[in-house]
Amino acid sequence: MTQNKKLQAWVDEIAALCKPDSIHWVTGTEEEKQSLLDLTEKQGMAIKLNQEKRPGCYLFRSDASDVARVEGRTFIASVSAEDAGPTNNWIDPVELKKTMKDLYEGCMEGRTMYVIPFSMGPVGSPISKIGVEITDSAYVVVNMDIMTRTGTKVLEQLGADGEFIPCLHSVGAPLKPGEADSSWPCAPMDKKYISHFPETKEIWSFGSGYGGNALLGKKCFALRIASVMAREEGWLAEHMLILKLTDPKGNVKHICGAFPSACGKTNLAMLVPTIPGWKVETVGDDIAWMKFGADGRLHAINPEAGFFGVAPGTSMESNPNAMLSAQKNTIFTNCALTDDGDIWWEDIGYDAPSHLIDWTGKDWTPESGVEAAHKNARFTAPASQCPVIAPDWEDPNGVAVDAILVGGRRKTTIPLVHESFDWNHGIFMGSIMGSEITAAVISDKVGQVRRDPFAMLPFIGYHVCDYLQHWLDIGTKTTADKLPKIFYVNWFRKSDDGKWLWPGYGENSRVLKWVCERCDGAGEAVKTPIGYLPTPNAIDRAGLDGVTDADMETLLKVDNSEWLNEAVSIREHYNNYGHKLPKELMKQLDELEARLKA
Ligand code: GTP
Ligand code: SPV
Ligand code: MN
Repeated sequence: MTQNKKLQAWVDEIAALCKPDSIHWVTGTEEEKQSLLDLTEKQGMAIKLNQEKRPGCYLFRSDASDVARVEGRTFIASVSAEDAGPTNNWIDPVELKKTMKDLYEGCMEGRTMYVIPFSMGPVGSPISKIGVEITDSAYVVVNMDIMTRTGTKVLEQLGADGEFIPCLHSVGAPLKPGEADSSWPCAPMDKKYISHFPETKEIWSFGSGYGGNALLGKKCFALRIASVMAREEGWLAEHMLILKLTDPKGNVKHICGAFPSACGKTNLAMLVPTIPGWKVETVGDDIAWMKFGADGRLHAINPEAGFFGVAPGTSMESNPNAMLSAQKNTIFTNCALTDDGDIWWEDIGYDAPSHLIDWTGKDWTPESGVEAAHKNARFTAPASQCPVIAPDWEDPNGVAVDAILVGGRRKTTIPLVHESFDWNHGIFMGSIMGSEITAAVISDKVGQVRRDPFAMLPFIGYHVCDYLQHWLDIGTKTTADKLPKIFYVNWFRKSDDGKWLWPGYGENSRVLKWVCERCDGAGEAVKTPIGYLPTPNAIDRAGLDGVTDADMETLLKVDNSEWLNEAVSIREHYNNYGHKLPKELMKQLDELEARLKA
């Protein structure tokens, strides 16, 4: 089925191991996708939604145990444990492969094995990379078809001797002859493995069908394995949105943003500015690959082709462009179903009807007292359907990055926005990022604050200290004026009575405006121990209701005693990273502390 001998040999090897009933090479045509959706519908895995309201849309409900990424079952199996570092789960690769081979043995019995050639980045672009996912899940195929460029055109690009990343996936639920399938087959938690072999650049995933565990082009390839390649080759693979911002005079800026899972990337990427004359267009909403261009600047591409967006909270009010992206040809997972075949979720912008089928398949009424959609319910929508997709979002050269935002969910301490003194200070900011853990991961610690450097904690394919050193090194590869400016933002500050102090969403454009001004050497700022902060009137509040001067003061306050406590906690965090922590970062921390005490 392919001219590529290495690929054919791998497919043969996996078929012999997993013993599927049949093999299907994915061609990536519309007809093929439709027939797979028809099949999942016939098998009772998918529900075809009301085709007048949601043409080409389907709803899937996962098993109640398989609703998000499983960080506790995600492994970086480098040859040496030291190379995986203190933040990753490590298992010796020989041992892990043995364990997993036993699990893979016969795991596709009674099922079809799909071979999905896919390209991260536009097919044929010099910065794109090819992967091939083998999976026994039709759900994965139809999602990969939206999230990446798939099929015959990729095989052609691969040719006889092109390189690809092998990505093996099984839901881990073989079927005996005549055995009825479950509507969401998966394996129990202790049999789930999301494994990465950084030296041989292989991905082996077993037992989960959900999101980042199963759509292997996304977190497994484009972040964990790509971060290893990026370090080797001198570029960056990051958990970042990419947006294009145009001011009323037509000046364009490109901004990347690293926020942890479910902390606002999709929302910021397609934001509708509330300040007149400003325009945002989307380049990417989750992942950025950044490389130096001939101009000595960092250029970013979005390696994906779709959005795997958080559904709850998405509404025509909060994120109309996401709602419009998901109007057709979209796969919904773990959303609630209305009696007329539409979807519903919490904070969709209108009240729930009197009856729904909830994400677990049970009858639901507003009196049920439980959420109708899972908190990590998602929509998978083609990026091309986004009304504000940037015309050059598929430019193989990427977009030149002017600013990088870092930030997470912090109720206290961290101001609305502050700017780093320079690149290294910006890397320090990225390294200390803290955020509340969200429902995007299965964890008993949801809501607790954890440090999540550059929103990459679960996605760095190697030692976190080497990762931070790599960021520092990138800063030495060009002149300071060509590097993006780095800003730390926090949309999630709360008042003492638990209310959001900042309205967020479209109003975040007011902060982006200041960011642009700062990039142009303008914008009023005051130097504080933690960085440059906007002066009280530097953030444009014209037409903004509900944010008082007092709120603004809190949002832009640097409380030295709170920050001294923060510094203690950062030191603890750094100590957990061990002796490989870049000296520059410890120096940054010492200097911060000294400035706070001065
Ligand atoms: P992943 O896809 O998991 O990587 O998430 P993400 O970073 O793209 O997050 P997303 O934009 O989907 O937002 C997640 C949740 O945060 C949603 O429920 C949003 O409604 C909410 N959110 C996004 N932006 C803001 C904001 O500016 N303020 C507030 N208060 N909530 C926000
Ligand atoms: C995230 O958790 O950051 C996501 C969703 O974008 S998943 O694809 O499941 O990783
Ligand atoms: Mn993400």
